[in-house]
Amino acid sequence: MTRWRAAAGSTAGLVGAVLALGACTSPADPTPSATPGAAGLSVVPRPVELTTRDGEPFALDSVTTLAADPALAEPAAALAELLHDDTGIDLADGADDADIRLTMDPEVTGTDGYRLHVDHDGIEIAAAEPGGAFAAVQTLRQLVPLGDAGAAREVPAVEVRDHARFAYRGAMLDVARHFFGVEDVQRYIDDVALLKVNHLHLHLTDDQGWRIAIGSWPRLTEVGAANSVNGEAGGFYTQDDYRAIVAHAAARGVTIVPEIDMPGHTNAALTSYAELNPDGERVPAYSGIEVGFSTLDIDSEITYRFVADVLREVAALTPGPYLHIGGDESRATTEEEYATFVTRAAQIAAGTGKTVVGWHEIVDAGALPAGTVAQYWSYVVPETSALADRMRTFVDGGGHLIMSPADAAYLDMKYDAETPLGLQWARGFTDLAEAYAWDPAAILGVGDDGLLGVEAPLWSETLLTIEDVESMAFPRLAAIAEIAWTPQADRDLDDLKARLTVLGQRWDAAGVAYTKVPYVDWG
Ligand code: TNX
Repeated sequence: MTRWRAAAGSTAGLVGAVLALGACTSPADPTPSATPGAAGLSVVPRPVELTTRDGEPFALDSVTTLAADPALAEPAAALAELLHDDTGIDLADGADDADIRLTMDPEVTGTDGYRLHVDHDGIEIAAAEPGGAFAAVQTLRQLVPLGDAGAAREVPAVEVRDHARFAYRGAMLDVARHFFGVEDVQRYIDDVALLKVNHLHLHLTDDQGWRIAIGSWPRLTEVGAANSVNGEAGGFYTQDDYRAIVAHAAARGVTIVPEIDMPGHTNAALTSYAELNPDGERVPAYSGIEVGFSTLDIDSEITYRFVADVLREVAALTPGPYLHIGGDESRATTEEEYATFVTRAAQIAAGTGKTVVGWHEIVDAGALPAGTVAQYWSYVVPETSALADRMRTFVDGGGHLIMSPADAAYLDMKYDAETPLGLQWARGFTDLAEAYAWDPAAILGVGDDGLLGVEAPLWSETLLTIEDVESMAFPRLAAIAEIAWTPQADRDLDDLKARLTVLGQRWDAAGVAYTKVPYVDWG
């Protein structure tokens, strides 16, 4: 028996097999005997529709076979790899009559929509796009009971019809204040992908460190990568390292969004190259956690050559559509300087063919390239009504927003007074209830059409290890991911808590260092 691998199969035969399956099992009306959370079925984020069916479960075991439409080879490979990691079971390469089949079905609708059907005879995942099939893979994983490695599992008979509220479901990791190596980032990608988070934003540069090798400006990492907050060890990604992260993410349906933060947050660049400074002198490395003091030289043409070189190389390494140019907390520039810089940097970024993303301050810069995305990081109740007005004007002009309200979605805020790590500047502590109790559309009164999605940033001033990262992210990222996926009307905190009881067992099995907040029953 060969372990399943993505191979160009016979589509015609596969489709025939699936139609046959449809003919014998397609349910006129599955018994609506349960809803998500009931009967031990526990999926996070909560699916739009999950119905348990009468009938025997599917027995997943060492002879289970897998086949996929060639267009869904990547999600199928992800399923084989993840099920192996979860259960120790290797799916065998199936032919047209495989037990688990991934099929393309253009009639499956909705953002990252999928249909998942499980009965005694097999499992069928149908999607119109790979994104839907990747999402289905994560749902299926959460339906497979935990057990001993290699032991058979009974997957309950269900019918799931599901799709996302938002196309962009994001997490951000700050690898600049403290550096996290390739394996740590890959582990975080695995962690977030389980929750159908499909974008990982990497904050690659800041005052304390520059973390991505740039061939045309080598001192950025030869010099600018050595440092971290508190002078702790630095580090950086070679371009091959970055490609390895991108590939690992892509294999799980996750798009990497690289950020080069400018014109502020640039001390690491300014310490690497004398010519980026107005007086031609390198500045010292910075190990504190203040923000807003550094800036590129807005009036120097060398600055824009630097910006163009860096963005060109980062864009070339990045298959995803987005390029994030930062733009936050630029307090060492005048408004006019800021507008001059951001307008030019955004044009340069757009010239790489990417969609430009920036922190929400960029909406003040004036004309931005069509399609530019602003990342809102004020509060659930906006800091000022003037800011809210400017954000709405940006959306009225065709811009889109990623919502990251700092008092709810910033995973580096402490849960409560007992939390050993993290900060508390964003209106104090953020417990699970606060992380969950907001509607992205309600913050600015912008409808879902004006929102690209939701992202949970994790800044790393106080975080040194991947366990530190996980302890801040989980369980709160489960709440944010559900905000990004599940219809607002279907969300309920008590229901989420009940499902976290089960998810916590999965995190335990996978060795995820989540925080056992006292208001969830962790079993
Ligand atoms: C604000 S929010 C920042 C970061 C800090 C973070 C700490 C934003 C766009 N910038 O520079 O790391 O607060 O929570």
